[in-house]
Amino acid sequence: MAQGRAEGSAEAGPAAGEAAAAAAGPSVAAWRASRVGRLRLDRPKALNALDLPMIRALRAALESWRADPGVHAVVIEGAGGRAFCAGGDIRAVRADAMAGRREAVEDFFAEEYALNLAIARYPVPYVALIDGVCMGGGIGVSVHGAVRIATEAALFAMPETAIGFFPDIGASHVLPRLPGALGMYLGLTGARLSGADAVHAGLATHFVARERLAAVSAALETDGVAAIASHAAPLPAFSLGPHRAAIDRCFGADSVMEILDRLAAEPGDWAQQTLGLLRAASPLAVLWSFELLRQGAMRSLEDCLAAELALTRTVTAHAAFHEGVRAMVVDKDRAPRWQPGRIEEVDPAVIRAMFATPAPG
Ligand code: QUE
Repeated sequence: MAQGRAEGSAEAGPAAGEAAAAAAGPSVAAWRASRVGRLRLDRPKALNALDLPMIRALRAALESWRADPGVHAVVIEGAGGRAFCAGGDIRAVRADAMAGRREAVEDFFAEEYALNLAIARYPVPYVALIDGVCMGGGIGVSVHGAVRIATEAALFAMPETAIGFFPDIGASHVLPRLPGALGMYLGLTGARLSGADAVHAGLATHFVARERLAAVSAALETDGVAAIASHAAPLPAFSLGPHRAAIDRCFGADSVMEILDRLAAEPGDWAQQTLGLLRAASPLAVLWSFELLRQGAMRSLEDCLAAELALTRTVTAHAAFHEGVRAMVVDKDRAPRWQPGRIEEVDPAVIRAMFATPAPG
């Protein structure tokens, strides 16, 4: 159980006294409601971004319910109405990396990825209610679960190439398994998906109107996962539908250079906007993410997470990561100065060297 949060009997949330008592503990509320274990990411000012105490609290709650035959499902949501979870506490990771606290960096990613794997292997349905921003680490605490309910206010993305990082949290397993080359497109460009689009892409499983989410949440406690279907809203069309063929044509290429060439040859605004996203991202990050996603297509989730953890060791020590997080998260000037500045200028040997040693077991 999460520290500072005793098991509550409240139906709609932890008892008021518990919430106050937990102010100094991890920003996660965990409580039992009927036959459901409930988790709420409770750090709304940081858009519920995951820090290490939150990751540990989530893991502890899941482990405490794992062997409890009274827990028939786990439901996770975000507090505050704006975000499910904006990602990991990448600002702290950058500070640790730049100060040479390698162990702190290692602990963060090792425990985050272990949580992702525990969710994927969870013995009862793990249900994420995604209403608002769901990026990076937020996808990691939802996509591996059996049920991902998205509302019209949901916004999904894997934006890591913009900060000189790479699609982690098991994304190197998940993205290559999306239809066609959609995963490579999402992982390299950081393109955003609406809740409905996330269902079409396979990141979410159900589309529910935001105004019905509280009713779904209550029904999960009384009727279980089977209750979701009766609350589903009609699914709007896939906004990427008109671009699906071009996505597969361009992002199915064998190299980043070939992706760029094919986008440049593609008619219409979408291809030029997509080229713009790739050109704004860290050139190194686009290249190392391409290689990771390509290798992930052939690996198990466990091996993908191990390969990602190995890659965090080189990437978090890299100037591209320090600069990307500075520009997008710390200073928020959104004007990263990448070195080298263009994909064409990256020495392929640098990328090859990063993947030369196999991920340690
Ligand atoms: C790209 C990213 C992330 C990002 C911004 C980007 C990311 C991430 C955060 C984030 C958001 C809110 C926080 C926080 C970090 O922002 O992965 O600490 O409070 O976690 O452009 O990949």
